[in-house]
Amino acid sequence: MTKPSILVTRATFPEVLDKLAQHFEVEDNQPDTAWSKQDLIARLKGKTGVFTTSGEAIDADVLAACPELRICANTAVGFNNFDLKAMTARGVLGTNTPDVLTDSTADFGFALLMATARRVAESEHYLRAGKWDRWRYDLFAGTEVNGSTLGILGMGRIGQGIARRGAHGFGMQVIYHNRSRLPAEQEAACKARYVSKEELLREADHLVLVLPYSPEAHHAIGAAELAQMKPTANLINIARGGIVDDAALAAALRDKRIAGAGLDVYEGEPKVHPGLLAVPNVVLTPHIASATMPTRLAMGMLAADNLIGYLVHGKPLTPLNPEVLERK
Ligand code: 8YV
Repeated sequence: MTKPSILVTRATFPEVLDKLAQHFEVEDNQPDTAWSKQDLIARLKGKTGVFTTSGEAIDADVLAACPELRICANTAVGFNNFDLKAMTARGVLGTNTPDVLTDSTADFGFALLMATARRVAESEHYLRAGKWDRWRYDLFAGTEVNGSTLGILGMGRIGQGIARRGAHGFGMQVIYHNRSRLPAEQEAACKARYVSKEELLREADHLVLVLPYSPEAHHAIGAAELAQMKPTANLINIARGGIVDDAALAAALRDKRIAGAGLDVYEGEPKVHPGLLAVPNVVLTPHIASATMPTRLAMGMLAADNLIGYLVHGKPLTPLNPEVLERK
């Protein structure tokens, strides 16, 4: 029997490709060449499955041009690169990689929070530039983390991981806002109190964004929201570009309307708003919140298992639109 053909859009672990090759004819992209949408379509034509990262948009045009496609397996928990409605309408399954990245991503959220509050990057640049000549009482004095108020916008698995770290590790008071309130036992496990978005903005000393991107979440934090935050507060975004209005944030940081920001994601990344590059009170990282080798391997393996699970055994592990399965 001929093996189904699949496309792997970006470079990945050889172990992941080996696993896929046991079941599929695999076209890979180990040179990690940047493909245009047309390049992607040209390679995807005739393929049954695709292994994607959040950088490749699977939209109505791609789906229309590739009618043989049955599954798109994202190596990401976020899936705003998928037009899930169009996929469901065409009977194409989408899968993501939840759980395997929760802890390493929550760790990184905390790393960014700490680096921002304690001015780690800014002070290191100062030292490397040879500017450190003597100790001073207020040299790079930052914001307190222990005992402060941690605000979380978006309280899924990663948000709860950050809450647990803050409450149990740093004795922080945790408040959160989410589309829906958590059950009482989950709130108790991370010692988190549900508040309105207004109270969250007003009370947080450190505000961490972990909500999924959707058109409704576009610019959830813009000039009006930044104006409600404490001038001593820090904003951390490990969610998705577009949730924060980066131009408004750059202006708020420049005018010291908030103390600092730690950002891992950007509007239009990998481009970064020039206003953010121009201010010292922001820590900027290149979308690496899930980037530990074990976690990235687990994400790749889960995406591969979703392709094998669906195309070989009819049972994907983490489907996003299970209604496609029910229709079969
Ligand atoms: C991915 C992410 O590594 O999981 C997500 O949603 O943002 C990252 O962990 C990145 O999106 C590449 O797919």
